[in-house]
This record gives sequence, structure tokens and C-alpha cells, in this order.
Amino acid sequence: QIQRKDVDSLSDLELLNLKRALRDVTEDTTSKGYAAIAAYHGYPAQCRENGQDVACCRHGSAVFPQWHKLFVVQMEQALREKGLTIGVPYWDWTKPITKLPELFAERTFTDAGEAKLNPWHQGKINLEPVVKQTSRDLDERLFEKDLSKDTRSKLFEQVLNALEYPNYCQFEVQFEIAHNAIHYLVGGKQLYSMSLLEFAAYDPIFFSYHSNVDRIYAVYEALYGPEGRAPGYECEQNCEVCDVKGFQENLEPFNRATNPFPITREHSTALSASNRTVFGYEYDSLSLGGLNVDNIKQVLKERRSKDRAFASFRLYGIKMSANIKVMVCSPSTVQRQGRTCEFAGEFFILGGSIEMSWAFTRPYFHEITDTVLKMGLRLTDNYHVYAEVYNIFGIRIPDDVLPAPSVAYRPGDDRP
Ligand code: CUO
Repeated sequence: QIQRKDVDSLSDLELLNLKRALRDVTEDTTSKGYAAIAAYHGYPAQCRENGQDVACCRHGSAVFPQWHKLFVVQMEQALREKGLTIGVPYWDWTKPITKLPELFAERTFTDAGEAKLNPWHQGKINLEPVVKQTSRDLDERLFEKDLSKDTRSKLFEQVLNALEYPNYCQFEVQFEIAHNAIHYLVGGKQLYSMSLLEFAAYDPIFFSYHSNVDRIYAVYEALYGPEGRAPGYECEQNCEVCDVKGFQENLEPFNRATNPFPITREHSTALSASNRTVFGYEYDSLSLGGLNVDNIKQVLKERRSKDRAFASFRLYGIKMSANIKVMVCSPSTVQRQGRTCEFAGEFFILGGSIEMSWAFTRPYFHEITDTVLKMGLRLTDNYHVYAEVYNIFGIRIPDDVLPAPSVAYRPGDDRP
């Protein structure tokens, strides 16, 4: 087993090893090279749907965690063949972030006394008619802390908002939405960036970021064991089926003969890829936002014990990335006295023009409790919610691109 370590904890030797290995992968023009691997996720489209060419990556789907697990393993295999001795390090964005880790932020590095371009800083897209370098446009919200919750960042709150569901199908929806935030906030207004599904994987930060996404999924498994297992496992009670069939089908293009790495080719169903032990990596730690699995369990229990309110969304693909701002509005009787609507947080969708069509089978729950209480309302009052939708340039688009959200009140759960 190789170790996937925290990108902030690497030694100088490990950093050099990572930079050299990635440089060699980017220079490799075969199916084991960067360009061929990045293309699995987005541009150029390699899958078919209803007679159209679409990107193969799976979003808005119960197999999202497994498709992306295979994808990080794919890059890890390529890096290992070029001499990497550790796994793809994870960027733990559940800790409060003040800047990008050094591995991604530095433009150059010194190799045997010579200054070289740092391959983790910027990627290339070299596929006519798109010949571009990737770029980033870091959004301030990446660095934001929710001061009302001690040192927990909003990003970590979103992750907790996923981990609280033992039910895999619900967890997956919340988890995927929590993950979308980093795409939007790292890529910002740039097109050839993490912001869009087509080009996200051409920025090498993608793989460290998704290494951490996979680690969060490992925390979910550590929290719930068999109770929270993905569909397709044998399951005795409280099991809901969200996509048993999808778990048995091949995740393209990993199953294809053109995939040069047997390990991902042979485990290319989501069911088979759910077993992380077959891929030869392990995480050095399962702590998130500074909390270990037992601490997280305790925090989740406290969250569940409180009465809460949520805005409930039915989400589907809109062929673009978007920022959704949730607004809570006082009941009309109160509005007459001069009270109106308040911002109650936001979430993100990752998409692009060549995405496969998708629709979540369950609602996405966005918590609005604090805002409702701050407005002087009771959670059971007759307030309502609506959503404002913005594209990656921060321009508002018609709200009806998505179905209107509704209010879901959830009483506290005092079970042990
Ligand atoms: Cu496909 Cu983060 O989900 O990229």
C-alpha cells in the first residue's frame, strides 16, 4: 500500500518527487500521459448519449464517488510509473484555508540547480481547436470562515451536512454538492479552469482535490460501516436502492481496451470500485477540519439533535456551472411590516456544455436554520424560500432554470 498524505505535510524530497513525476506524465503523449487521462473526464467528449458525444465523467449520480475514485487512481498509476513513491497527496480544504498549498501555488521549482516550471501550478490543453493553459481565479469565499461556528469553515459545514446521512443515496447528493464548491471557487471566472466540467481535470490541482473528496468518502465509510454502504452490497434492513443497476454497469472509459492500467480496467464497475483496498493506496489520516472520526460522530449527533429547517431542491443538469444563492422570505403577513428576504447561504453546481444528462434521485437539503431564527421567525412559521442562480461570471440567470425549492422542517432527533 502506498500512502496518500496531506499536501501540507510533505517533505522537500517528496515535493520534488511529485514535481518530477508529474512533469514526466505531462510529457508523455501515450495513453499513460496527462492529456489522455484528463480527457477521460471532460473535453474532448468520449462517451455517447442519445446520439450525441458527451463527456464520460459521472455527476449527479450515485456512482459519482466511484467514477472519481477510479479517475484519481488512474493518475496515481501514471505517476507511480514515472517514479512517484507516495500516493496522490490530498488537499484538505475542510481545514480553514488561508492560501493554496505550496505544491500548487509556486510557479517554478529548482531541479538539480536549474529553475523549472512547476507542473502542479498550471496545465496545458493541446487539442485543436483548444490550445490553452489552465488558469485559476481564486474566489474569496474559498478562504471564508463561518465565525459563528468557531473555526469551522463553510466548506467543512457543507461536508458535515453530507456526512450526517447514513443513507448512501442521500449522502451522495449532499457530498457531491459540497464538492462542487471548490471547482467554482478555484476556477472562478476562468473558462479553462476547475470551474467547468470540460477542462477541470487539465488543472493538476484537480487530482489532489479529488484525493481529498475520496478521503471524505472514506470517512463516511468509517462512520457508518455496513449500514451506510453503497447500493449493490447485501443489505438487511433500512436499505434504500438508488442505483443498483448503475453499480453493476461499467464506468466508461475505464473498461475500454484503450485503458492502459489493468487495475482500473478490471475494477471498472462502481460496485467493484467501491472496495478501496484493491487500488493499493491508503490515507495517512481520516481527520477532517481537525476532527477525528469519533469527534465527527459527536458533532453530527449534536447537529441531528436540534430542530432545523432546510431549503429542499430537486436538482438536474443545466449544462453549465452555477452558483445558487438561497433566500429566505418572511411570511407575507410579516412582510407588510417591512420585513422581506435574507440571504441564507449558497451552493454550487458543476457542469458544462458536453455533460451527460443527470438528475438526482433525491432532494438536496440546504440548511437555513440560522437565517430563519435570525429573522425572528420560528422554524415552523410560514416563511418561504427561493433561489437566485448565477453563472460563473457572477451574472444572474433566470431562476426558473431550476425548479423552485421548498421548505423542509426537521425536528431534532434525540435518539442516542
Ligand atoms: Cu468530475 Cu469534481 O467532479 O470533477
